[in-house]
Amino acid sequence: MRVRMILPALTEATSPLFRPIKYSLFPPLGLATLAGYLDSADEVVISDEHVEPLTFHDEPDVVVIQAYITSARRAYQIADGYRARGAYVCLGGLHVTSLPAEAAEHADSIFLGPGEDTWPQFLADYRAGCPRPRYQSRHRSLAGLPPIRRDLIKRQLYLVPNSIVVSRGCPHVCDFCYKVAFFKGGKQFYTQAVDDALAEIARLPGRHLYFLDDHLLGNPRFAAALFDGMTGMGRLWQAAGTVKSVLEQPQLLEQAVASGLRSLFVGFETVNTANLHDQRKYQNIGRDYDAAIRRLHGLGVMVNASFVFGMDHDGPDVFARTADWAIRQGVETATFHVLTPYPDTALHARMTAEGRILHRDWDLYDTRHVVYRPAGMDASTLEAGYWRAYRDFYRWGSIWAGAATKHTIRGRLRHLAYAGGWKKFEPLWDLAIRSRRVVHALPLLETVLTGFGRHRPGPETARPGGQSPEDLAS
Ligand code: B12
Ligand code: SF4
Repeated sequence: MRVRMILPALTEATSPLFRPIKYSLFPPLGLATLAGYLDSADEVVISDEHVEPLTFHDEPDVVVIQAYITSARRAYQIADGYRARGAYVCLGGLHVTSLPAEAAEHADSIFLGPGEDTWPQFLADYRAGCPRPRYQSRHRSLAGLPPIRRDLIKRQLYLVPNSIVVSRGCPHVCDFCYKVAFFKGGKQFYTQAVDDALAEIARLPGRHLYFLDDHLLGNPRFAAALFDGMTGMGRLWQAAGTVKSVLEQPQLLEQAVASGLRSLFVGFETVNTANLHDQRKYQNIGRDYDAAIRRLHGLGVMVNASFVFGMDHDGPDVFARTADWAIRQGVETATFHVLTPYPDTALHARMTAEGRILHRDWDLYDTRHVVYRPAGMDASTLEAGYWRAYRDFYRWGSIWAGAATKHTIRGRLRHLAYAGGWKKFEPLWDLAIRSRRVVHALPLLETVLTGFGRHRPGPETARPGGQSPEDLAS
């Protein structure tokens, strides 16, 4: 059987003029996972449109397309083209799960939810000549996964080829998140066996890993055993976790750092507590955000703080308040989003009931455009404020100010290199992307993550008014 697997991209990622580095970060892990279920006799190709133009001269038997909301239109276009040429088209992924009826018009089979149970079932049905039009995932488990087909990934096209997920979902239920919609009909949070996760890590070449798990610390027992197993492997890694897990898991963070954690993506989401109640982001309510950052910096872990603008209690002052707070805290990188009601989420249901959804142009559901009527300001103020927050946070003056909160020269340099590296050298990233050798920049990322070769957990935040002995020695 000939199988073509495609991760379509949104238009911006395919621009001939300028391509942001974020689209060349991670390989298509979901598709490589599904490819693992194919037989050795099957011919399979994975194409990621984020990193190379797609060509359509092939004649596959089965085409597998993964659709995110922002790439749904492109996914349907590709699907229609292949169906017209007689291929059997399978559509799956987050957007398909949110809107199955829409996707079904463009596919022979659609797949709802994670694919680890439905995909092997489809393969058996297809080979037996009786594939079904719709597969709904119900049996959620990561036990006995076949090895991910990383050999099908063109590693040189990605800055972070070693992305990995050792769990699925998250124990929380925030109203704006894709998670509840995607995992409905079965377990919402589950992990691999620790030994399987460690075996997958051991298979990855090099040093650097990026865990794409929604919440790597979501199951503390699993996480503790994982970090224990990773200690001594010489890895250097980045991941995502919650404010709560940073503050309330004694020793877990220390274990993570001992096993190589150097930067954590944290969903702070909003500086207005009332918003947290509205969005059922209970795990953030009443938590001391400043203390969470101090704890991370104290262990030498850089912070990628994530924020969402446009919740109902946000007024026009929210942008400056948020960016200023993050700069004052010495946050290294920040990711801002315009609130986006993804279909089939609780947020989307609420906005629909209130008649606030402006349109269903999925291309614009990219967390940069306003697609609903905000409560505390008009849509143009929200969009302008979102862009201003990015500009304010990443201007050199702010990067210097953030770096100045660090306690050591090395800490300051690391802050400058990391924050500046992502946002101030976009033309250089663009060149690296064009040379098709982005992976050559990975040693640079590793050097910055280690703080230029030496990582010494310790107080990274300056005490008011003083230099430390370490500072003078650096
Ligand atoms: C890595 C990532 C990216 C990468 C690219 C994707 C990649 N290379 O895989 C980059 C950085 C480029 C990216 C960009 C964006 N992303 Co993104 N990204 C992710 C992230 C963190 C992890 C995805 C992943 O690898 N998961 C692990 C693998 C194993 O799971 P999987 O890919 O979902 O695959 C499984 C199933 O989906 C299913 N499946 C998928 N396809 C198919 C097909 C068939 C036939 C079958 C049977 C099964 C199946 O089976 C797989 C195995 O279980 C997710 C968060 C998340 N947890 O999903 C957000 C996420 C997918 N991103 C999101 C968004 C919004 C974006 C951006 C718009 C952000 C922005 N403002 O720039 C852009 C544009 C995306 C686009 N291309 O249109 C949203 C999508 C919301 C939605 N409803 O679609 C998510 C869910 C984040 C969030 N919490 O909101 N992203
Ligand atoms: S904590 Fe993060 S991943 Fe989990 S439900 Fe909330 S937004 Fe989604």
